[in-house]
Amino acid sequence: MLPDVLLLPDGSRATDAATWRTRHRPELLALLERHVYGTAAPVRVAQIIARRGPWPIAGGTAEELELALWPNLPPLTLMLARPTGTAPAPCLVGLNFTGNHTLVSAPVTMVDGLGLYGEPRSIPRNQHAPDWCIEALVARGWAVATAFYGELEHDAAQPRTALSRRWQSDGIADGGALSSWAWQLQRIIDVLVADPAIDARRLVAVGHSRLGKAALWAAAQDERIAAVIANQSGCGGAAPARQCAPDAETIRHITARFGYWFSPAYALAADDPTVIPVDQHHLLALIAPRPLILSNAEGDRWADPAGQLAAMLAAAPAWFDTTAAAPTAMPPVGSGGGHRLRWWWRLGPHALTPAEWAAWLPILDEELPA
Ligand code: GTR
Repeated sequence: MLPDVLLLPDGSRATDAATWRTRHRPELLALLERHVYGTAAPVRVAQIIARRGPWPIAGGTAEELELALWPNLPPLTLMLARPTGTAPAPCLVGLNFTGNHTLVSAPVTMVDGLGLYGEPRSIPRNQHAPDWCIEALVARGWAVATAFYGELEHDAAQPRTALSRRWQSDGIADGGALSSWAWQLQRIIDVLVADPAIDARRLVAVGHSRLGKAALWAAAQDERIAAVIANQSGCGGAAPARQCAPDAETIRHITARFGYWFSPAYALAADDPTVIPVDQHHLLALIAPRPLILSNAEGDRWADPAGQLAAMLAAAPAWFDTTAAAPTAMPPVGSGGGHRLRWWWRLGPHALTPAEWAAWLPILDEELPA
């Protein structure tokens, strides 16, 4: 069973949205830092030090912004695709697995770095365009802001470049790679809220798998993010540890392979998740009262779709909104449900595909109207 989301470890219970927001929210953020993700550096607003482009893409343009984020580290290379037109565009914001140049045909920089698929330079231009469908999103009126996740934070136990290791060695923060990815997303938000061509009220964090975990943690911390889409985010994301399916990833699995994503303290819960006072429904509750979209694939048992729905249901009281509801049973595969707490899933394996975007855009139209 998941603990009552409205109850703090000291026994105090939130009975209204104001108490939830002012007292429970900061306390839960601190507990998730302490037991799961570790801390991140304080805010250090991103500085744009170079711009390249814009280059034409279908329905709009793509440009590239170099963001200075940390002294003596290379800048983060942000790609910003946007529709042509005069109205400020809503914007999807997320880190990508393969490099900005793999998502569009425009001549954006092939950056250095290291990720799940190795060095991005080894991946041809445009090869992963269907993962993000950027031109289709732009044609639908969305801007897309994305950066390669392994540019400043190599996804490796022994990174050559890692913002989180810099924080650790300088005694600034103790979080791991997820803290760094979530912090970098917030630095991208800094740039977007200052851009008059972007609708700052409709910034949607989106991420797949480990980057879905990062999107949730960023959105939990940063209320400038208006909604979040976590795709197949699993353990350490939307899937609860206390109520984990037998074929799903556990804290033991994830800390053994990917301990560097988290606070070292997270491994203390490897044998027994109940030794820590928080679980992933607390993370989901920190998105309240904003729209939360959990997306899954039926073949991705490792990410525990059923557990994620249980976590969403357990988080729902934090919305303090009688119209906000998650589906009470798993919707048929290929469909979704809920209001504010939206659930959707499809057939097939762990992946980010055009089917995801096709399902999410109508959900965003409903949940975040212009
Ligand atoms: C897996 C990991 C998952 C998920 C996934 C991914 O190996 O166990 O938690 O993050 O990688 O990011 O694709």
